[in-house]
Amino acid sequence: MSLFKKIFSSEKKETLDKGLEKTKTSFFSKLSKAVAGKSKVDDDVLDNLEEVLVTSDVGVGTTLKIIERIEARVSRDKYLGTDELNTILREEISGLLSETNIGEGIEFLLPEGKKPYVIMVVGVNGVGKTTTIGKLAHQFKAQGLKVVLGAADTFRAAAIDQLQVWADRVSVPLVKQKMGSDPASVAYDTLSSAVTQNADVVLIDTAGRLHNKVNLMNELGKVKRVMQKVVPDAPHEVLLVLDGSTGQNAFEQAKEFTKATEVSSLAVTKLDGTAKGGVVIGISDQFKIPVKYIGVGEGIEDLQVFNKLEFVDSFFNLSN
Ligand SMILES: Nc1nc2c(ncn2[C@@H]2O[C@H](COP(=O)(O)OP(=O)(O)OP(=O)(O)O)[C@@H](O)[C@H]2O)c(=O)[nH]1
Ligand SMILES: [Mg+2]
Repeated sequence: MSLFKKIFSSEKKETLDKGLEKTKTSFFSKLSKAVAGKSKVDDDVLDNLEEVLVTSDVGVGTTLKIIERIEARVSRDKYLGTDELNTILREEISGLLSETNIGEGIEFLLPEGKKPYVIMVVGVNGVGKTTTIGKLAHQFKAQGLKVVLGAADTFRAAAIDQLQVWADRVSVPLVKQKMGSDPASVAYDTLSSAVTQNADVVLIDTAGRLHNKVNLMNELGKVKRVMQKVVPDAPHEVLLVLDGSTGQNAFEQAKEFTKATEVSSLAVTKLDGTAKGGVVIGISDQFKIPVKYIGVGEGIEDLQVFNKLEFVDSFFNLSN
């Protein structure tokens, strides 16, 4: 590993550890209450553990799978001490998430051979779409890629201004029209401009604040169809942004969106400042769609490529 990569990965780890602080504090205080006065992992401890996981937003389905794995281990090993519970949880959750090979990313990479690579960013209002676009633009630009942004959230003037602020900060071009214009038309212009400029990647912001779900889905469908007039296989990726601090609500949104439209990847934001970071474990287990990015702060560097093993390690590492 090069020195640069080492420095980078230790910084990444620090940011992740810090971002998960609240989740960890809350989780481990519940966990220590759950095992208070017990030296052996027995049925009572498992019941309490189940409650700890569910109240930490891991989700019922995933919690049950974790408990089953630990039960199997108890019956195999005969005796498990509660002092080992932290290690056991880390191993079993890693084991569970390793059953699929999604969530193993390390770097901000884009598949080759698709130029421009078009990412359409969707999600309900306030989840962090625009911020995530800004952070992604920064990462791609840092790799020397040519990035173009498209302000297809035309629902509010402030939405366009906010994306402009990010475009200026990252120094990438933004294609926009005035508030209230047709989002599909903005997307069309953005792709045309990207093709003309020979851009590598296009990030399209969309509105989450439409009057109802049917309208929203119709609009997203239209944006997609119109983009295909310029780049026939666009969008190459539909990135659904979820606000991790809403816990189970993020789960529900993921279910709703994936039912209504094709979503190819997920970003879970605002993991800093919340005790509900366990939701990422549940989402990566329950959805076949990979969690590709996590947001761990408001700053430009505070977006990480999600790596499930790094995540679980940070979660269960008590020394920081
Ligand atoms: N702490 C923290 N805040 C975040 C993160 N991501 C986004 N935010 C904040 O969340 C708020 C909403 O983010 P936006 O990017 O505007 O969300 P949006 O989905 O574009 O919202 P609309 O355009 O209103 O639909 C902003 O104040 C962001 O700074 C994160 O990872 N951590
Ligand atoms: Mg926005």
